Amino acid sequence: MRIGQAGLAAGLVACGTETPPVEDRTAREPVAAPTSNYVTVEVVNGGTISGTVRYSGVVPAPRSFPVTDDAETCGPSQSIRSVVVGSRGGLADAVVSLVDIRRGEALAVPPPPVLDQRGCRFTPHVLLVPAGVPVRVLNNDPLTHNVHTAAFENRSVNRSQPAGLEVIELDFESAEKVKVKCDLHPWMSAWIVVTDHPYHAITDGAGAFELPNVPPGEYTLETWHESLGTIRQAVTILAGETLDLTVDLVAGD
Ligand SMILES: [Cu+2]
Repeated sequence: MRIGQAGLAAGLVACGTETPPVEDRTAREPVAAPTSNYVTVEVVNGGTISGTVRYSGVVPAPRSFPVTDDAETCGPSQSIRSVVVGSRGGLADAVVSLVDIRRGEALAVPPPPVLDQRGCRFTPHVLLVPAGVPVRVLNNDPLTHNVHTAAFENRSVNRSQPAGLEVIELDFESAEKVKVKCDLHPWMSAWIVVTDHPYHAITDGAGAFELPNVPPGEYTLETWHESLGTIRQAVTILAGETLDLTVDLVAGD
């Protein structure tokens, strides 16, 4: 893979102390993973990383899965794209993060993260979840699905979820990327990206991302895609400025 980059900066930081904002429906503490060494500080005049992840290689053809059972809900077949490219080569569902940041703003507690099953697909395909915040897995299909996670730093789960069954809650205490599958429908997959700091973003359908309010300094920016892999690059953030980046993933590199 190759990295394209434009726009840089440098500067240094101001810090303080602060309490994470909270509207934790689960009343669980802490928000950050117990294993995390990330320190929450007040970020003054932080910088922003803004940009686009692009894929310029040959886009793999969709993989077609025949549906033998449950065709009434799932359709006669399911077509799955492993690489989703939008306008101007923008790559969707890549995760961009600062992997070595140790101090920064609090990891805000979002509304309860939801992984839905509808039309025999997981939605969204990639979900960012702060460590310590449970994921609510829904089944909005009139059939049985199966929630099977492949975790390494967290507890894996393998549970059947019949239609109408109550929500399954998945708990993650450590940061990692966890693949989720349904064993009953082999085309169904999703990724839960468990985070221990707020500097993560998922690219949208045009490949765009933004990481705001970064304490000025030097970091390693990681771009990950489930089938294209991971690349890293050094970035320098200046106080109050925006670093514009284009990250190019090239097949075969
Ligand atoms: Cu299923």
